[in-house]
Amino acid sequence: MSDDQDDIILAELDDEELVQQMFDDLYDGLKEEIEEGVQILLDRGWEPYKVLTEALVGGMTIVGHDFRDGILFVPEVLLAANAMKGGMAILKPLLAATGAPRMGSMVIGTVKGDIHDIGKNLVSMMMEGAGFEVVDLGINNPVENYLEALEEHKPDILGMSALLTTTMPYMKVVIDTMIEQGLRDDYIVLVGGAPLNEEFGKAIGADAYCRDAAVAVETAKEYVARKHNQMSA
Ligand code: B12
Repeated sequence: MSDDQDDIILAELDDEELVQQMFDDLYDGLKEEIEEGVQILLDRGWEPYKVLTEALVGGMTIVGHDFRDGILFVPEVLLAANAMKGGMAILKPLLAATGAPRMGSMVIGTVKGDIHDIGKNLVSMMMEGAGFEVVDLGINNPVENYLEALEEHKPDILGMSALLTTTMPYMKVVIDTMIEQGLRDDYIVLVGGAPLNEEFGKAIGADAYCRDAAVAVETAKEYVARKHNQMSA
């Protein structure tokens, strides 16, 4: 967006200006600047979660709108995503280092046909930060990948992510296969992704739809506590 990147010294900006500049830098896919901005905000005492949501997710929302409106195209969005990942890499250990007690475990992956992973990665990071052990299957997962991972890791939770209206129905394929194999009730199934909603989550037989990573953590805690209570009753 701005042509005068070289003239801007990020550390000299106040918090509000810096966040605005980070929105521009994310938009322009400037990974190093984003990493620097994240570090400056942390050095100023910002909580990692605040940096994540206000600077990074906030910036990505603008990118999302302009992608939707045909102002940005895939190569630019990929650069923005790459810059966001640079910032997330700095935050990840900090979010995970809260020393939270072990809450449970989760297998998570983006469904078949879908390569979006930023939201899923954010959920993984936040879940790890909240004390969950997370096995991340990555992107483009056919039903077999999920089933193998459930068998191998026996997690409390299965999480599925989809960002496309064309791939979200695949979540039902996975849940239906779990039902066929008599596995469905062994796991808490959480689903998420921008095009989903609560109604869709219910319709496909998930336990819950979570609109963002913070809700995912709260919902996971609630369901795991309920599951453990049922088991001990
Ligand atoms: C970045 C991006 C890309 C990048 C992905 C890079 C990457 N590594 O992820 C690239 C450029 C590769 C890309 C490609 C495409 N994209 Co795209 N992309 C986006 C964009 C701009 C942002 C997505 C994002 O990262 N958001 C930020 C994160 C933090 O939010 P989130 O993903 O929603 O995740 C949060 C919640 O949803 C929730 N959540 C997410 N997953 C899960 C899982 C669980 C278990 C839980 C509990 C919660 C949860 O928590 C997360 C954190 O708070 C969106 C626009 C948008 N508004 O969503 C379009 C968007 C999703 N893409 C779109 C399209 C069309 C495509 C392409 C088909 C474009 C093309 N013509 O090639 C391809 C598809 C490729 C494929 N097969 O998957 C459309 C989808 C439209 C539709 N109705 O289906 C969107 C909506 C843009 C638009 N409006 O046109 N894209």
